[in-house]
Amino acid sequence: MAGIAHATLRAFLALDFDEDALSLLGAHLRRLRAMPWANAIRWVSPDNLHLTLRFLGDVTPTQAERYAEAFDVGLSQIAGLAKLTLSMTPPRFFPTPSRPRVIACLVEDNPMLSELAKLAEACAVRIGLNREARPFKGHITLGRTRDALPRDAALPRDETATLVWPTAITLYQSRLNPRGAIYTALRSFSLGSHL
Ligand code: 2AM
Repeated sequence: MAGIAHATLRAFLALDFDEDALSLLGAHLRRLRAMPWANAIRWVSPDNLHLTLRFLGDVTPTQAERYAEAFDVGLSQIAGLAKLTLSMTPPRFFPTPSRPRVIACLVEDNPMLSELAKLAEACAVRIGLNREARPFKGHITLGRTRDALPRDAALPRDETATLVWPTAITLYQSRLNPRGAIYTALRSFSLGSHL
């Protein structure tokens, strides 16, 4: 049964958001999908919106389990998680407007978010993954570029940042599918209640 012994799963750790944030993100999605260049983008399903803390890629079930255990221990040592509040921008081309990979709402740097990303990274290294080369930049992807965007593609002008509240952190399995990725929660970590 070598196939089973070598089976891996594609996993990532992400922040989930409350209904208010999801409804704002859903409104952004609807507005963007009406743009003349909308077909050049693979839009994220409203059910799949999240902020990735660490993409693990293909890991064994044992690695996923060890990752979750290590993250849980680390998380219990971070104080004040229930107060985690993030300031989120309207949709932007990311990482650069001239060569966008995604359209995403960016999240302002925040000490607690950095701490979570640092823990997520340390746990990845602990289970034997390579260190992430790119610096962490929190964002919630709304769509990924499929084709080159027309030169005049522009996003609605809007500078207003909004405060949003994450509800939990989830280790997801991602199954790629021609009609969009299917995410399944492997393990959820509570942030406590901010009420
Ligand atoms: P993105 O939203 O910026 O594309 C699941 O695919 C999540 O993991 C996405 O939020 C994605 O970020 C993130 N991710 C980071 N690196 C990735 C990679 N090499 N392949 C796929 N997803 C990646």
